[in-house]
Amino acid sequence: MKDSKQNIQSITRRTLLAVSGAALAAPALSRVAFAQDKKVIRISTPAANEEWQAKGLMKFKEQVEANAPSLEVQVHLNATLFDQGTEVAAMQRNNLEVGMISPQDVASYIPEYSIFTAGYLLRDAAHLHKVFDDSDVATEYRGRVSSEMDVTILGSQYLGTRHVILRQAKDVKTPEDLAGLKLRVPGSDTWQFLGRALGANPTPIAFDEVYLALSTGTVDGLENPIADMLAAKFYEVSEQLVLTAHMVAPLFFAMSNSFWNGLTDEEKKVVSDAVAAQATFVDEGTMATEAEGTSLLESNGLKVTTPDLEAFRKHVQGVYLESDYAKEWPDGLIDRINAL
Ligand code: KDO
Repeated sequence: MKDSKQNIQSITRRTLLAVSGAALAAPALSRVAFAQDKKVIRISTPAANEEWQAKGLMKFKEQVEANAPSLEVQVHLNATLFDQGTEVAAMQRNNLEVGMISPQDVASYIPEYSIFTAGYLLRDAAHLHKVFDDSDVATEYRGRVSSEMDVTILGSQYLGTRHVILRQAKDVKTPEDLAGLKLRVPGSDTWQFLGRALGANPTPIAFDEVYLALSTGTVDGLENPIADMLAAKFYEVSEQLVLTAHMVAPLFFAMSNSFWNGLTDEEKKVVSDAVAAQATFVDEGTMATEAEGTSLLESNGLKVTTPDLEAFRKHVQGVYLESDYAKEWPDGLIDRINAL
């Protein structure tokens, strides 16, 4: 057994070698460390690869990584990272930086904001941006989302105008003609309510499981924007599109407050500019697809019909106004929205 002095010397030598070894590798380590030091923006969405929303997020990734070397963007489509409707909770727990969320997700946390999930509320994409981007209504909305949900809405975009899609053709003029049909809607309560307001039996199924549910007959139909039914190929497993135009649907690019607050001013500018650019890209692409959408669907064998729109609008708006939801709506808010 060497005496303690020698032991100490050998330990010291070993330690020195270890440290110098690390020192020699330092440049490599620091390069690796720097790469790991990048702030990573994980984005989760249920969107299918071919959706304008998905193409917009790839554009966001390119623009951010080209202008902010300190940032890395990871786009997770088809709800592969987080299930549809769980993105807000994931952001609150810092397991996710960005979720593409909806007014229905917001209403799950701020019940009186169910007003923003009503059918036939928004007139068109321009009205959508007034309501959610540039008005006092928008400022209040984003303020409450940030303070009560701990996420920041960085931008809104046009997901499309939602219509009813039927697995099997049926003559549909009024909501009564949808009675008894199992209509797939997304999971949250306000989506279920929309399905009922349209006259159908709402069936909650996540977006990435809809194609299978239609092909197996688990549901009789769904409601979705034209661009997304093309992107997700729902026309392959359905026969008819009924142009109810019951909802101009927004999508919000939402970031966790903790991640947003951790960005430098320069990083915030790069991110904000890229959010705005991708939103414009998505709006324009979605509207272009909708302009030719019905002929595209007809060329894919779909029957496209127009119902009695006034009958649908009157019925759906009446159901919302008489609902328990409406009792919680802030006084005058619906008039402020309509006035924008
Ligand atoms: C859907 O599941 O029908 C829906 O359109 C709901 C939207 O709020 C949004 O979640 C959307 O799916 C996904 O982004 C996929 O397009």
